[in-house]
Amino acid sequence: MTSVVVLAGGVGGAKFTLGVRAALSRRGAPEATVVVNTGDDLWLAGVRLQPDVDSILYALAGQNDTVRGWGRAGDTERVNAELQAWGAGWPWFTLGDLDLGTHLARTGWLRDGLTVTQVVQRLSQRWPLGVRLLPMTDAEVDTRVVLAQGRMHFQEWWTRHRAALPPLAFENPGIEAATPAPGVLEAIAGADVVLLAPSNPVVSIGPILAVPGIRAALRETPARVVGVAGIIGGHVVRGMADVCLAAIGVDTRADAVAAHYGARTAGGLLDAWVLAEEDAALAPAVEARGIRAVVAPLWMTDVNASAAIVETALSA
Ligand code: FO1
Repeated sequence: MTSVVVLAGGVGGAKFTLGVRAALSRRGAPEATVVVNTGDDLWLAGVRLQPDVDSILYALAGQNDTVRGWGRAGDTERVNAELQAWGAGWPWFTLGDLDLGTHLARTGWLRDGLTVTQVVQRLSQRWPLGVRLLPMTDAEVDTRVVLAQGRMHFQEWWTRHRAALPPLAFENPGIEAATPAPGVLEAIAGADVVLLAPSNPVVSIGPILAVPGIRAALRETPARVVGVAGIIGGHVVRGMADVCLAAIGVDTRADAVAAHYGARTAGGLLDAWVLAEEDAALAPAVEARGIRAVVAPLWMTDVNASAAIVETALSA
């Protein structure tokens, strides 16, 4: 039996989580706990969106749009057209009809007084997900991008500007006062293995680690902490993580991201780091930092490929 906690962001986190579920079910292990980034969350047109929670939820439920990478499969945009006609929401941001059903349900529950954790729990009950989803925190700590011309919400920078405006920094206002969602610290303390998904290290994993108490829990857990590189051959696998990494002074290289997380033996987080076959030459640099380097195929082409990566990480 292996008790597993995963720290994850959106699309990469969703693909990885599918692999975690498959690998653990083959082992007959208990369901994993996935701690999800909520820095991408936002209020738009009166509803609360949680893009990373929904990406993982929809993927586990088999309801995700695999072509676009976000939203529901087979969704339509009738309500979105009405919102645009009213000048509500953002003209560059599409809210699908089925997806809006999720946002309305979530917003209603939040207005009824449920916590974010309770809302995520309710959203998790409709389909058999096979993993437990926890938000990183119940607090609203939406990511803002600091630009030369001011600050903007991460979603505007990401979807409207496609990360083309040079970021100076990323902030999560209020995160210093946030606490981990109920169950997060307990799950980390009681795990055998904690996996850092190959999600964006800056705007997906970064906000999770910035919630006070989570970094310390990772440093203190008896679990092995294993990260999986989201960079293959010097290129990000998806998204625009290279722009985010550059903003915090980290090169787009698997060994540089491992160094950014750091070795547990040297005040950082990692016991081991799984990097791609294409980056095998970087393994000695990772090991030199006191992090065990494991080389494996890292393309998450399907759920079996993702499960094989998870197996490698679990036995690292
Ligand atoms: N990404 C886009 O590129 N364009 C969109 O119009 C868009 C809408 C959208 C609606 C709901 C949702 O949960 C996610 C949505 N995304 C959209 C994806 C999202 O902006 C980002 O890819 C993630 O936040 C980054 O992980």
